[in-house]
Amino acid sequence: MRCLKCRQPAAVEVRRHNAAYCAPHFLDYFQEQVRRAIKEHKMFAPRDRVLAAVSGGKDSLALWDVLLSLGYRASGLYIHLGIGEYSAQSQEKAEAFAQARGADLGIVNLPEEYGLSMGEIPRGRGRRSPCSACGLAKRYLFNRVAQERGFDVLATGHNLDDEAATLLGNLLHWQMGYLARQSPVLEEGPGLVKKVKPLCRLTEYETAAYAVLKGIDYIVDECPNAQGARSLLYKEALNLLEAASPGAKQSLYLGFLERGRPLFAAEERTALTECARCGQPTTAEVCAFCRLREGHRRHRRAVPAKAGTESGA
Ligand code: Q46
Ligand code: ZN
Ligand code: ZN
Repeated sequence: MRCLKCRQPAAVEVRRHNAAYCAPHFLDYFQEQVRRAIKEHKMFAPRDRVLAAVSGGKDSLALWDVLLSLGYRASGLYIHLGIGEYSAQSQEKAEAFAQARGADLGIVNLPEEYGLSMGEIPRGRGRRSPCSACGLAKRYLFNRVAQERGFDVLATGHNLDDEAATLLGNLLHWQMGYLARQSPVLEEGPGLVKKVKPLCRLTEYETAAYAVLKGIDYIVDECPNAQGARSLLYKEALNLLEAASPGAKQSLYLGFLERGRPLFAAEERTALTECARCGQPTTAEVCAFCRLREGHRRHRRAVPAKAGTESGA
């Protein structure tokens, strides 16, 4: 295999484009795909302050790296989720990345600052799964911090595999509201900072290749809560399709953005108001994050009380 640009031995194959690149030309290709996503979807301008949501994994660190390499004013935000060793290690990776580049990294400690720990979310009927609670907490905190610290836009490391898997899940269950809002750019209204996904044209494999070629030290282990997640099943199904038909993921996702999504535009959105407790935007009187905290507090109070009753009986 030879590089499409210089005919030197190739380091990375991009089958869906029928191409392969040597290391320097792959990095050029990667940056070009990001530049194109930012421009095509009008994500942000060079003067904008961008907050990158950083988890310590390859996607978010590759995102932050490419934004800095392209000269954007990008800070990072890491949320310590309270998931044991995984959280400790991923925070170290994020901090080491920021320090090596002299980049600005904010940290929110969810257990210490909000009394919520994603390693201890109670399971059971009628309760949110740990990943649902975690996704909610992350969306809430990234938005709140971006807003409070005056950022113009919040960037996440979702790649083409993530977006295609989410789309497949939304299509399988005909989630009309989610389909209407699935986009690499979301500007949802007052109190909600614009959200963008600059890696949406790049696959997970390409993001990993970029991280390795740039010498980014990221956390390789998956979060222990990820096991059995539906999204992994959808990714596997899409990988099978991609292997048999290179370009399938891109065709599904980019085709949806161009031709499918406009068909869902009429889906109604519930109006937003301010949460009575924290002031963040919500569709209810009290936002889902405040309700999650309240439920967690109740659970904590109830569990020791119950244990005490049982041992005293
Ligand atoms: S961090 Fe959180 Fe993920 Fe872990 S608990 Fe689930 S959502 S899997 S990206
Ligand atoms: Zn080359
Ligand atoms: Zn609230």
